[in-house]
Amino acid sequence: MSNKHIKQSLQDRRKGESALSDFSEYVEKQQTAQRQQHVRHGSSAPSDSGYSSTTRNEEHAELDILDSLDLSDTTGQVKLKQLLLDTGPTAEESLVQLSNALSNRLLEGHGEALFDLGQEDNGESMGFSNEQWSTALERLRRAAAVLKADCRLLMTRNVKDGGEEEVGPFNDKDKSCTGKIMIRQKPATVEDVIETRIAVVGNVDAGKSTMLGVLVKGNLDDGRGKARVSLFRHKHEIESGRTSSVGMEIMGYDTHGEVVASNVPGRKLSWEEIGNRSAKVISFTDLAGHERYLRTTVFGLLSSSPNYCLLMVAANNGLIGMSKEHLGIALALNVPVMVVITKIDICPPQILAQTITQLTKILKSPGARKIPIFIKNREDTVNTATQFVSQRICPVFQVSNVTGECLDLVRMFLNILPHHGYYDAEAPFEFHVNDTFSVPFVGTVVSGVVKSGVIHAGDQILVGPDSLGNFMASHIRSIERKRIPVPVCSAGQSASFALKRLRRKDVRKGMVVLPKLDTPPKVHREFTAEDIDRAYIRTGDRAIVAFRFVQRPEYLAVGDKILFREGRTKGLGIVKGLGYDPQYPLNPEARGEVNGNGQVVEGTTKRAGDGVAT
Ligand SMILES: Nc1nc2c(ncn2[C@@H]2O[C@H](COP(=O)(O)OP(=O)(O)OP(=O)(O)O)[C@@H](O)[C@H]2O)c(=O)[nH]1
Ligand SMILES: [Mg+2]
Repeated sequence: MSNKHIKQSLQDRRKGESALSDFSEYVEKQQTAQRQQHVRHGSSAPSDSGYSSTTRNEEHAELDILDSLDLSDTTGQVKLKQLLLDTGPTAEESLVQLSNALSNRLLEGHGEALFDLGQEDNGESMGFSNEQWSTALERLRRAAAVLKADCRLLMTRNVKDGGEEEVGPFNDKDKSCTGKIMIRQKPATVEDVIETRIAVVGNVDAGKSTMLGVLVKGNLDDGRGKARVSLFRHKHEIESGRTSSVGMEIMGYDTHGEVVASNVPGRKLSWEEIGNRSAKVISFTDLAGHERYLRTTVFGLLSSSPNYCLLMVAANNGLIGMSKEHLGIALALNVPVMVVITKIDICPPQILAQTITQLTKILKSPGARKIPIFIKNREDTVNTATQFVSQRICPVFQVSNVTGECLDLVRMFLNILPHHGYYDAEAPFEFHVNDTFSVPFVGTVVSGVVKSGVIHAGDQILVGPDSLGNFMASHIRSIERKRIPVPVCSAGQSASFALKRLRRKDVRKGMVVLPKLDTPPKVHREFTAEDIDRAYIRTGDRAIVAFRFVQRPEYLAVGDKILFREGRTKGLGIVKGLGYDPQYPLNPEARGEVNGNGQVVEGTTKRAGDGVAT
């Protein structure tokens, strides 16, 4: 791998682009294979995504798992329509049946379900008149209430006197009343609150901190940095206006799908207030756009295990600077990506058109292979949000943080967004530290994301590895989720732990927390990875490469994604094997050979200079 920056031919670029999308597919296959293994071994893997909506018909491997778990409705041959319209002597009985059917769907969707009222599970229309629609909706509400769930109308068709949700018929032939309804359960405890993590990336000044400020507080921006101030963590950030660290903001929705906000306009609710009042919480990681903080941003992007990535683009600038790098990493992480174009209030129409053309071209390029969907109204929002688990589509919003234009669509979209991500609570506990603190009267606190398993306050744990590859024993003194004390946390949740007997200087981000075991956990200094040479959107050669961590051994597993950087050379890959003996090179004949890009390949052992393993 050479550090020389060679201007790339179109052919090279194409090669890089298709390598990137091959890589995403490869990761997806690996992940699916791993999940299926778990299912085969009989562990009750939770379902991957939110909804069991019948309108979702994209190819989706996770759905196979749902099938194998037999979570489907148990109503048998009874048609939903009968249950919904039953007003006769069996009305109460069939309401119970309806409740049971709903209950299964809620279980599948982490307490949420998207209901197509007026449509059977197989997509067949129920042919509802206005009167029937009202009856059915009323019964659905009652069935939901039994389960401590509320219904929120997202959109309706042909419903007379329908409110703002009415979007009109689908086509000339569409006459019957239908609608999409979000049903959300009140979480039994704070631990059960649905959490969706979104990493926000984009170039400097794209408006990332500003939009988060506006979404969280409900006030508009003045175009001169008013809304972002409360998000800054450092004095120099307030002075320069630039985010330099990894910020965290949370936004809550209640069971009715309303944003949990303060009664006092402009007052930001505490995390505790949001957590206690919400049924669904979106946590945003506010990342820095400046190149100087790229390392921090990449770490933040990888370590926060986002379920989604939000790329922000200023309408008047387009995709510039670091935004393509960010997009490349998001694509490699294999999470759905959404785009928000900001500053449409100050952008001349022809410049906005240029930005849209550029964005479309990049999204459709072989590296990304996304279908951009430009969201303009309620109907687009609802349809796209419910189908967003498909990696193929990329919703694009055009907003202004100053006038507030289209921000309501973003809020609605975030409310509907299905929970995406696969977490195995049955697997052994593993927690990745992405920040450390020293809290007065509490001691050392580490925050991060539970990759798998479950942990309770009071459990014995190991934290490491340190520079020698050793782990330190400790106890979990207490656990907090979104600053609310909880007794337990499990796979997929972010949390912080107060640790007994450890000093802050002993812990660092990048460490893992594991349960106490009889045999010490294995760490590795060398590993092999299948890697794309000088990856994202650039040249793309795939090879098995051996790596060695320069500073210390790390806790790694086969299948982990790695991202490395040394000067201008970057790459990403997936861990294939642990340990490596240079006595037995991977491909001895490749020594000193010239590869397809005209660069000399110096051997098979590469140092992972800036290696970040996820
Ligand atoms: N007119 C207008 N100005 C906006 C809009 N959104 C953000 N701004 C302004 O753009 C500037 C940059 O916004 P930031 O939120 O700091 O951008 P950022 O993406 O967080 O930047 P970094 O943290 O440095 O990466 C601020 O002065 C905002 O007031 C918008 O929709 N319209
Ligand atoms: Mg910022």
